[in-house]
Amino acid sequence: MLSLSKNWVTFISLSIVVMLTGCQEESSVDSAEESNDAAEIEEIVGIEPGSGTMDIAQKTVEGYNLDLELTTSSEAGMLSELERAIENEEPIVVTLWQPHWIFKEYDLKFLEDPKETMGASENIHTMVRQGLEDDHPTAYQLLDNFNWDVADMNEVMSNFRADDVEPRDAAAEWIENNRDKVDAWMEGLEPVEDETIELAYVNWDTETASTNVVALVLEEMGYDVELTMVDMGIAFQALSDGEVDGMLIAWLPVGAASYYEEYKNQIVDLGPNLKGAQQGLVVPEYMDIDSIEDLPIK
Ligand code: PBE
Repeated sequence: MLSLSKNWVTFISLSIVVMLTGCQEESSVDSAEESNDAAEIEEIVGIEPGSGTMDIAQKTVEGYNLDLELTTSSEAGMLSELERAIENEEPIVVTLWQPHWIFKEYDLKFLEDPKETMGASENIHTMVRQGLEDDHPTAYQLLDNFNWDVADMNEVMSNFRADDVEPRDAAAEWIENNRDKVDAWMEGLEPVEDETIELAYVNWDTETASTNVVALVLEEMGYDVELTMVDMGIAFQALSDGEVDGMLIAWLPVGAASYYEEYKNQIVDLGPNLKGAQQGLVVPEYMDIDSIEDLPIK
């Protein structure tokens, strides 16, 4: 019995090796599956260059030493990439913000941001040109009085995006349903005639929503209102040059901080018109990461 043939010994050893290798392969497949979401990501899908969002997203890539490319796109382009990834259940990281109607359409989550490079709680500020208070006191006061909350802005945005209504019509519908709030902004103000107010805004759904609401209320006070769509940097510059009268686009203290620092001495900041906004890196809920720190680093 001691004489196990050499062949048998070889066979048994080989079997053990095969079994062990099998086990090893299985466990490495398991761990690859566990981490594949984060490991597969090569880019952060961004929005328009020159936006506050891209400024802080770039600071986030640097601050966390992320091994990811920050790609430029537009809000609409970023959203369609997000929707395509969700259809295929693929991993994706985008720059996004709340209020935003897209959170009603899909299960998404903000990645935790312990360094707060994307900002913690943000407020959206109304800013006007110097001299507006003397030139158009009613408009100045109305712009100063305008304020609403995250749910209001989401309602207008959902109206014109998800339901495919013109922004102006969505704004009119919101005003109709929120007459008390709107009346409070207008209370005690003198109506005007033959005066024009020009507002600058950027082609983002949040700003399209607020700017259309304010434009309609200014029209109720008797103003002709011109809306000028420009890039964020141009809007700050035009306001500081007095070429436009006001804008509702600056997310602070973090999002638009670079522009604000550059122009704050030439413009009038009327403070927040909306509190509790948020920017961040956002992923679909099905991804198994929770923090910016779980993304690939250099
Ligand atoms: N956003 C949308 C803009 C403001 C609103 C967050 C992309 C930005 O600050 O860049």
